[in-house]
Amino acid sequence: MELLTPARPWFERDDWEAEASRRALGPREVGLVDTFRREGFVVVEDDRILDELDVDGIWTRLAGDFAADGAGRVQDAWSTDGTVRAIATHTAVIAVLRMLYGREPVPFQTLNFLTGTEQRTHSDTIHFSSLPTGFMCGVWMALEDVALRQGPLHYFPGSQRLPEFDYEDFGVPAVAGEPSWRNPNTLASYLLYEDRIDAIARESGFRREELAIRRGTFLVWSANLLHGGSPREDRTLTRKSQVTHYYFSDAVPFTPMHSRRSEGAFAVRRVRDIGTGELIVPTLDGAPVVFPVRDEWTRGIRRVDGFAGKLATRAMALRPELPRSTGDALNLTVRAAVKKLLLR
Ligand SMILES: O=C(O)CCC(=O)C(=O)O
Repeated sequence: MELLTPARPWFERDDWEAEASRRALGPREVGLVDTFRREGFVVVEDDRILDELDVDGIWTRLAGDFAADGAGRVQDAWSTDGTVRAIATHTAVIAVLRMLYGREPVPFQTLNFLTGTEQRTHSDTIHFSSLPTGFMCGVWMALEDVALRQGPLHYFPGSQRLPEFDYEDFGVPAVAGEPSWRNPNTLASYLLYEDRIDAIARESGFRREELAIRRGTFLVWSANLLHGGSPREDRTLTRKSQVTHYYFSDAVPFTPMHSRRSEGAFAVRRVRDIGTGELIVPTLDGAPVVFPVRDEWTRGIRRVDGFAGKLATRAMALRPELPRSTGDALNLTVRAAVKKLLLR
């Protein structure tokens, strides 16, 4: 992999205040950026954000997808539920993310929760990371008023500054076989990771906060913030919420828990933008890339310039496959053109 200018989100720079003025940000926006860079999250209140959305209908429509006691999560309901999709692509949310990261946000996954998750502390960077690093975040939207006894979100302000730990850092065994939760090795390694993160969260000195939050308020967390779901004190109560995960333009998304960074072997994700329904074209800060095969599940990431680069980008706009080489990109482009001709 070649990464000539490893960019980071602009708000991490020491001269971020000068950059904020260059971007003509107003006082409210500068305040959000300041909090986000220090704490790793911001809470945004907007009383009207859920107006005109059939939020209550979500739970009727998804009722059959939760356990009888309301436990569990519904992943990617956006593909069938217009309200879930509208929350993921809400202009007020997108505007905050675009302002914070200075890149185009790409909502790519939704999770709906009827009750508190009680999920152990983790960082999203074990599930979703990007090259360049840091271009991923989560948005947690309260779909009812949430008090602490409902099992709120918890997080450790400032913990986003820790290294982006992955299995190699912890000596956790790489997952052998299919990169999916169907593979028992995936859970076995993940449990070891959770133990290590739990110890780091307890020993690192970061304070633990819980989020009591009003309906329609949302929290943006940066990819590396340690967070999870707190215990439900009152198990009769719901805790209706939606998490949407976002990447940003001009980055290559991958799954660290199924990658071997030291070998340059990345479980590259083919991400669909919830807003457009289209697969995104991954690039390294705008530079075209191809993905040489490393093994059945992982790829390298190689920058390609000039005409070959244009071909690679075109191939990914037309086809779901990741081109392994520029020759492969040419094949994919030709196949897409032939298919189009035959369909006419
Ligand atoms: O909502 C929660 O309780 C935790 C959600 C979470 O940790 C996640 O989606 O990554």
